[in-house]
Amino acid sequence: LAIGSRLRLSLDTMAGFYLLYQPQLDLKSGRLIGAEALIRWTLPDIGSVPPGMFIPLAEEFGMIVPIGEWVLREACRQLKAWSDRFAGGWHLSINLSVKQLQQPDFVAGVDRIVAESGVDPGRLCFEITETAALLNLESCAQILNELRARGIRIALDDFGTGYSSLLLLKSLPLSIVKIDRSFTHDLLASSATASIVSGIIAMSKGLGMSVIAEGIETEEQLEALGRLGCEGYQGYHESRPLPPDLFERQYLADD
Ligand code: G
Ligand code: G
Ligand code: NA
Ligand code: MN
Repeated sequence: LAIGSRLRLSLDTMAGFYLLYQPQLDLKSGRLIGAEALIRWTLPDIGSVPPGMFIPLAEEFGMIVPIGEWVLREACRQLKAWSDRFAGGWHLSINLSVKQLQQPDFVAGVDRIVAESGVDPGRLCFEITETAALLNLESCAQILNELRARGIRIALDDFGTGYSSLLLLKSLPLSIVKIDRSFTHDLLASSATASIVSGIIAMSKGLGMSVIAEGIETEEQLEALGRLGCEGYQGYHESRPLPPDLFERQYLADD
């Protein structure tokens, strides 16, 4: 059976789907500032199917909305369980697909899931991409404003790739700008990249937003970002995305 059909058959029970959690840290203090929930899908016969493969399929064939709902429900359930047992002060980030934002009842669905789970919406952050925002800036801004009014933070993901309109920084209620990992990758070898990253950081700060750099794989990249004034980071150097029990043990439990 083709992957698309397997995906459709899995939607009923969401069997084989689970979330991993990648920590986001404050660059100066090393304190946990957030975690990004990342979906995974493993089939008994095939093994794991990369999200870079099944997410685009799900978007194309109208399956991303139920999958996105499951992600939000599962992430909220986990966050509630953690917030009952551990200190707060950090947010849980969830990736949103443009197709989810385009649903007329998206905000109502978020309200329902947040209420059912009992999480504090102030602990949630939604990551959207530039392409999602640019598709329809006005309606996107309106929806994001509604979410922001509930305390949910918005992060602009993969910033610097695609059509990096600066208009987005001005028009959307963003709390966080995420510098795409391609910039992190080129940072040490390219002074042009360093200038661009430095500019993104200055602009974001001037607008009252915080910056998280993605894809930090080495200590040298981390130091360079620190010198440029970057506040937060995420990447394999600190940790790969972790199953919840490991994330809990390494970042939440204090012993
Ligand atoms: O985790 P990984 O780097 O393999 O993810 C690959 C892509 O899948 C990334 O672009 C990431 O944003 C996306 N992705 C991961 N989890 C989710 C999710 O829950 N929802 C959506 N829409 N995209 C996700
Ligand atoms: O598109 P988005 O930024 O949501 O993608 C996040 C993806 O990046 C996750 O699937 C995660 O597995 C991956 N990722 C996280 N840290 C690193 C890293 O340090 N290097 C690389 N190459 N990928 C990373
Ligand atoms: Na993301
Ligand atoms: Mn990203």
